[in-house]
Amino acid sequence: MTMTPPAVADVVLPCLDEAAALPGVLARIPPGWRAVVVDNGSTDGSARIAAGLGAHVVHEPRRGFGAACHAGLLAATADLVCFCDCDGSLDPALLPSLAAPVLAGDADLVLGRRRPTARGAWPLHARLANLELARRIRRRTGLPLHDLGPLRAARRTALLSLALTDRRSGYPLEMVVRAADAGWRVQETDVPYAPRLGRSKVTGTWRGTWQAVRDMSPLLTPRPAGPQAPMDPPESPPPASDRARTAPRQGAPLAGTRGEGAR
Ligand SMILES: Nc1nc2c(ncn2[C@@H]2O[C@H](COP(=O)(O)OP(=O)(O)OP(=O)(O)O)[C@@H](O)[C@H]2O)c(=O)[nH]1
Ligand SMILES: [Mg+2]
Repeated sequence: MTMTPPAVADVVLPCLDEAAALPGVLARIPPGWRAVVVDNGSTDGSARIAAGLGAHVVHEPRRGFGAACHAGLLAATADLVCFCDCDGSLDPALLPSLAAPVLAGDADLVLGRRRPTARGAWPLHARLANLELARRIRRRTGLPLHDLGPLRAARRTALLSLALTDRRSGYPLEMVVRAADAGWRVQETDVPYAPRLGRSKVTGTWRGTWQAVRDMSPLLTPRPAGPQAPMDPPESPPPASDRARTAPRQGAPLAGTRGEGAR
C-alpha cells in the first residue's frame, strides 16, 4: 500500500457557489499542498466539482464566511494553514512566497495586501470601505496594515489558540485583532487582485459592503484598559513570538458577530 505523504500546507478555500472559478483555483494550488474546499451550502455543484478535481471537501451547513473558514481550519492537519477566496480573484500559487516568513519563523501571520489588476476587480465603494476599515485596524491594533485581505498564512496550532468566535464576515478581522492582542508579528505583502469569476456576493454591492462593515464594527472597539481578564491557557502552543515571552498577551473575548447570514 502506498502512503500519501502529509501535505506541506493546507489551503482553506471557503466556497459558496463557485463552480465557475473552482477549476482554475484548484489548478493553481502549489504541488504538495492540500486544497481544503469548505462547501457552504452551494447549489451549483461546487462540492462535486471540487471533489472530482481532487480537493478535500468539507461540508459546513452553517452559512457565513467565518463558519466556512473555521470549519476549514478545524479540518486542517498540516502545520501551515493558508486561506484563499475561491472566486478566482486571488492566486493560490503565490502562497508559498506569502507564507515563507511564517515558515522561516520571521512572522506569525502574513496577510496579502490586495492590488487590483484590472478596473472592476475592486469596486470603488468596497475600496473606500476597506480604507476606512484599515485605518481603524491601525488605530485599534497599532499594526501598520492597509488591507484586511483574505489571502493569509499562519501556523495551525497558533490559529487555533486564538479561539476565534465570529462566524460571519468579522472572522478575518477578529483574527487580526486577536493576533495583535497576543503580540503576534503580523506582516503584509502585496498580492494581485483580479476580477472574481461568477456572481459577486458581497463587496460587489453597496448593500453587501455596508453589511460587512456593520458586522465588523463591534470588533474594533478599543481594547479594555487595565489588567487583562484571566484566560484559560491556550489548548495548543502559541506562535514563536509568544513562546519567547513569559505570558502570551491574550485579551478577553471580543464582541463579535455570530449566527446566520452571508459575508
Ligand atoms: N459571501 C459568502 N461567501 C462565502 C460564504 N461561505 C463561503 N464563502 C466564500 O468566501 C469567499 C469570499 O466571498 P466573496 O463572495 O468572494 O466575498 P467578497 O470577495 O467580499 O465579494 P465578491 O467577490 O464581490 O462577492 C468566496 O470564495 C465565497 O465562495 C458565505 O456564507 N457567504
Ligand atoms: Mg470575492
